[in-house]
Amino acid sequence: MSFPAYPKRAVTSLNGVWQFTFSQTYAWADETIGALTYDDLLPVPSAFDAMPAYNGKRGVGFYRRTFRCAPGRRGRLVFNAVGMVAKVFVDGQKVGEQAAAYTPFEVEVPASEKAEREVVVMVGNRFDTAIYPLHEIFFDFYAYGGIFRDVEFQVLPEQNLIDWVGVETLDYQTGEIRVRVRTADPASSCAISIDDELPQPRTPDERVDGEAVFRLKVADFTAWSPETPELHTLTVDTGDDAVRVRFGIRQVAAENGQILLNGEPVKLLGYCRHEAHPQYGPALPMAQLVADLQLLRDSGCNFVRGSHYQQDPRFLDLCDEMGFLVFEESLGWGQSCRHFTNPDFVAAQLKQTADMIQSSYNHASVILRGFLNEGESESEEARDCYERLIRLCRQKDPRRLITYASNRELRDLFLEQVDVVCFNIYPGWYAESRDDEQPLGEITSRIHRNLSGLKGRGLSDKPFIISEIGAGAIYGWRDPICAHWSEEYQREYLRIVCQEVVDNEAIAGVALWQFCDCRTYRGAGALGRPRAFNNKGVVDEYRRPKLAYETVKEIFRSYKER
Ligand code: ADA
Repeated sequence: MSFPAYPKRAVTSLNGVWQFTFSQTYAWADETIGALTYDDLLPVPSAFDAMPAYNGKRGVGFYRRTFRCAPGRRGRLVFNAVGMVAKVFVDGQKVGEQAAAYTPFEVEVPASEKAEREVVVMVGNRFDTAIYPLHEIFFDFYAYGGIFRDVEFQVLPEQNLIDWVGVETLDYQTGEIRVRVRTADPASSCAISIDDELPQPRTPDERVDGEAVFRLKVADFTAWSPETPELHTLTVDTGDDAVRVRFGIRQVAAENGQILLNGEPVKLLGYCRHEAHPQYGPALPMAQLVADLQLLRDSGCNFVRGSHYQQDPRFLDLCDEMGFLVFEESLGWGQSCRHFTNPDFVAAQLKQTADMIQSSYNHASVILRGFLNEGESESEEARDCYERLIRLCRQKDPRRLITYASNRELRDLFLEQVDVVCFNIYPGWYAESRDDEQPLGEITSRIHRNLSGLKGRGLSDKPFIISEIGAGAIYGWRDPICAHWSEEYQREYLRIVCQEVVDNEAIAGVALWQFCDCRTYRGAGALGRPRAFNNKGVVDEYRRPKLAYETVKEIFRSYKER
């Protein structure tokens, strides 16, 4: 699996072929799984409703397999993502549940005298906010069901278990780092090694909130950046348990309207990316993750916004290795005050955001954290939820920049509280004018209007990122009059956007909407979404480039060469 690694635990990957059965009528509350007959096989990871036999179906899927564990030893099942909702049973007993489709989670497996254990994962993909408050039917991307990402089983040590290790850079010039270790006994010493050094016994420099904190220096390093994505490993060993994490030495800051990476201004040029493919849904094979990043690299990008949920930890590992800067956000899309005043929604939102922070803490690539894409942030009733999320991010991870993608522009109430202002805007696509020769003209004027509005509000010291902007184009649809939905219109649209972004010093970056076409609403919801896809990808769902691909690439690359 992806980092972290557990060198002293017996770890078994549970990826592979599992038994499977599916029901469209099974009630989510029903936990009588003993009577099930498994009549099919499915791979893990997979989205069952992206597989031909269950395409587009909603209901409950059951995945079953066995695994081995030394008798008398307790263990832990680690799931990197199960959506939309999951219940996990071991030897017929429920041991955990999850209602956050893209967030890694763990369940404890109690010891047993049996060496062969059975796991059943019950997976629901019906919309029901009473069960799953985070995902609504109105989101503009398809909600799949399945065990989307890697699964493993770890036999746990009897004592001195290490729960979590977090590394952060204190000084990118000297290589000073701070290491946070969560164990049962934060006062005890442990051995720490960086890269290939011999492990050194260390006593904690501090204890903070039940964590042991160590200050160390990396002796030999080059600061991590897109040009030099140098990574290091750090192993913490308590004698009984060991955890190895990977990190880079880098610092990020927001100053005078610019994003600084290791003290140098960096303009973020890239795309929003859904983790999606028509054949796999969100359960992308490694080859596709690499292919996506190769295409992004080829187009001169240094930036990816993981819209609108956490991307696969393997993808973040690749971003660390290939030198991409990432805006990571927790699942959210267009929520309104009825959500922000619902305590169940707020609690689920805070929890998934806290879990996201913990799971991606060591990724050098992640520089921006966000939540609640396009929430109703011009309303006073949203204040409590937004402020709690901002506080949570600051408290849990003060060394990254905090933002959220807003489509309320200058009506947004909370821009003062974040580090970076992010606007999603679609001038010239969802156009103001019905004059069919005018829409492209709206692009720069809307950007300039926003910039001067931010200045008027005293916010020009905050970096401004266009976190979405784009136009739909149906792959292969050419049109001499350059109408909406043609590849030509998208190309001309993105030419204007990208040129403005690279030429305008007041713009700190752009995440074009979007990298690839992705499946979205069915039924009448798809009336504005031909083919039931969001077609604003610069490559289609099979990653075939549209005309705009080369245009964006030319402009981004020429900026890089400046
Ligand atoms: C919004 C939203 C995206 C997508 C986009 C569009 O900005 O954040 O997910 O729906 O609009 O294509 O209209």
